[in-house]
Amino acid sequence: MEIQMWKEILTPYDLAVEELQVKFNHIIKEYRQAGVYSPIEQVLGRVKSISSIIEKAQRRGIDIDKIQENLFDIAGIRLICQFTEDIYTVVRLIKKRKDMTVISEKDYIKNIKDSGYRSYHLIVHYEVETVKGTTIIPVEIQIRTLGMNFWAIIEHSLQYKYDGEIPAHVKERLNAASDALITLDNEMSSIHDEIINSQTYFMVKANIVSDI
Ligand code: 0O2
Repeated sequence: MEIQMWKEILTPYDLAVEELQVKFNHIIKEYRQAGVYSPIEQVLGRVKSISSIIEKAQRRGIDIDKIQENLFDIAGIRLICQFTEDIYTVVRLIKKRKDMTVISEKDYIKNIKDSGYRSYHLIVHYEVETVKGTTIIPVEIQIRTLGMNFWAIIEHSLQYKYDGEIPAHVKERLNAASDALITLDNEMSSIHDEIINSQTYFMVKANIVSDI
């Protein structure tokens, strides 16, 4: 497929990612302006690279012309939270919205992957307006704690380094690290309320609430 064709296909995905980043960042802003703890800490977004789209389609045996009907993570949003509880708050928040419709969800926190991967995944349908008209774009939203994200980034780069064949002894270490991060997330959850109260107190005391 010509590069120009790819650019045309990916334009609405690009718009969806940009719009959703603005919207989720605005949620953070609204919470902070109100002087209230935000369940979302950070918002990241990306459109999958053309080479990754082709590689995933080939791996799954998807015809290149059928990519849009079969690949749901071309547009991706990642929401980073401080605490595991926040993830479920964010899921409820997304489900209540009128501008996106959840079409599927996977809870890899309750059902941890064999690799040790933890995260909450939602596929949502999101409508965009381009000069060519209205299109509904599937967007994968991954919601994770800082700890889950830390683990996933390291494991992902090791997948690249070892070309998808991470040696057994490294996998063992990754599993141990995943277990340690579960303990850490649980420990942090047990002091959840205290941390939230102190953060709100800090924001009010430092008078930075309205500046964020
Ligand atoms: P990238 O580069 O992050 O976009 P599949 O993608 O075929 O494995 P499915 O059903 O499409 O399966 O999606 P799934 O399993 O819900 O998750 C897809 C995405 O979640 C992956 O996208 C990763 O971003 C992340 N993910 C899932 N499992 C793991 C894992 O074990 N380790 C890490 N680090 N990330 C994981 P891509 O397309 O693989 O990669």
